Amino acid sequence: MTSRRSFLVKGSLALAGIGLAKQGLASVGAENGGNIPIVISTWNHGLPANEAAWEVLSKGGHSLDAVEAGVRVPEADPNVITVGKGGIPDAEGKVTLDACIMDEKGRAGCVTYLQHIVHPISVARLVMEKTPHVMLSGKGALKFALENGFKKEKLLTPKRKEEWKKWKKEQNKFSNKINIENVSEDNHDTIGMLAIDKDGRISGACTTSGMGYKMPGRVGDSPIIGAGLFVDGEVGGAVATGSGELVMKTVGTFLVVELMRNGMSPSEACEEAVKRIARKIPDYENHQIGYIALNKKGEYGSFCIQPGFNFAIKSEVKTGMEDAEAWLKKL
Ligand code: SD4
Repeated sequence: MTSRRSFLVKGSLALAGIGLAKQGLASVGAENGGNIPIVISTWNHGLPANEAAWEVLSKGGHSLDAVEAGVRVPEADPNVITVGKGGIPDAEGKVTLDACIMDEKGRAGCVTYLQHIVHPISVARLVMEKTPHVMLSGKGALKFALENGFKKEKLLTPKRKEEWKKWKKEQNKFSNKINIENVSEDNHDTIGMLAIDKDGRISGACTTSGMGYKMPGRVGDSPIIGAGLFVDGEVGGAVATGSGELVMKTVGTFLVVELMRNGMSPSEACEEAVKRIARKIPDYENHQIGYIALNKKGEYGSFCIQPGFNFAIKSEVKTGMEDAEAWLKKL
């Protein structure tokens, strides 16, 4: 039986799927921003992260330094439960981290399945700057980090260890929790950040411990260029949060940036990328995905599947949070 909702999804997706139309068929959201410098980042923990990034931007620094400094804040905060230290472990009780960084010149660095290091974003930056490669993973990434002066630390906090033991005993099964990021004060998730500095240079960073109690070895979208993060200095950038599998299958942030290249505003592009997921992935309604995007002019936008995704903005004219529009509410 076709429900009214799925009928509406199909109808509007048929319209939205016509292609990379110049002036997109997606609804035209109000344009925001247009001020440079500017930094935007995912979820409530974006607020303190933006402040650290702003320290760099307000002094005329490079956006690459700004995004690295910004996301290091939740990485070091043990109360942010899925970034860096204090992150929820995998099903075997190991905290494994994914991160990537990209600048306006198209340079990129990534680490996946990195253990014992509090700041995977800084290791990702070194991969970008010091190696001929883009991505280092697991033991190789750890070896590289240690050789470059990073110190081994315990990332699993006593609190997270207790919770993991309880989960193992009672559940022992991965379950996807929508909007776990903002359930309580100390409950956040992946941070994705985009910044443009006073000279118009755009950079992005994305860092996470991934889905809580994931299968050992699982890597999500966050360290993958074009999935969790994509930046094109001539166009703009985008970052993703939520169930990484859906983002990877649709090469989400690359899609958002390409849609902006073809004339869409940041909010239209984010909406179209969410609709692509809705069209291609049958059980998408059981997941959350949030995109935020920033174009070269400093205009920003967002869109998500479920209500509940928000993001933080900082510029000379604005400091605060905004809620993203949700596809399931719009239907
Ligand atoms: C992942 N995208 O590992 C990450 C998780 C996330 O908000 O962003 N949650 O799939």
